[in-house]
Amino acid sequence: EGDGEGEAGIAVKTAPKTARPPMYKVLLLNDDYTPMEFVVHILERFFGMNHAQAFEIMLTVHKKGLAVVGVYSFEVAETKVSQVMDFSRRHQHPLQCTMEKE
Ligand code: NFA
Repeated sequence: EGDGEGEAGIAVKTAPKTARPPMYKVLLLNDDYTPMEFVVHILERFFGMNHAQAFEIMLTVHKKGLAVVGVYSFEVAETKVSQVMDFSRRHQHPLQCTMEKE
């Protein structure tokens, strides 16, 4: 009785596995200095949220310490993280954005 073998040694077909690419969560982290309106702007500009969605997620980050703001392929997630980090730095805000494998 091994893999691919059912009761009494009868062959059982298993679905062939199709490799899916891993997905990555993009996380936004709270800090004490970045203005709330700036975070809302980031979420609208880089994550395609409307104002109400962006405000809600910003408040979640503010209250809980972090939130997932999107799930993307590795390349897209990396680009989002860079865009947020670059834009925040240019505006001299300490906002942090990271990614992690789902
Ligand atoms: N905690 C920040 C403030 O009170 C707002 C903030 C929200 C910062 C979400 C970073 C992320 N100004």
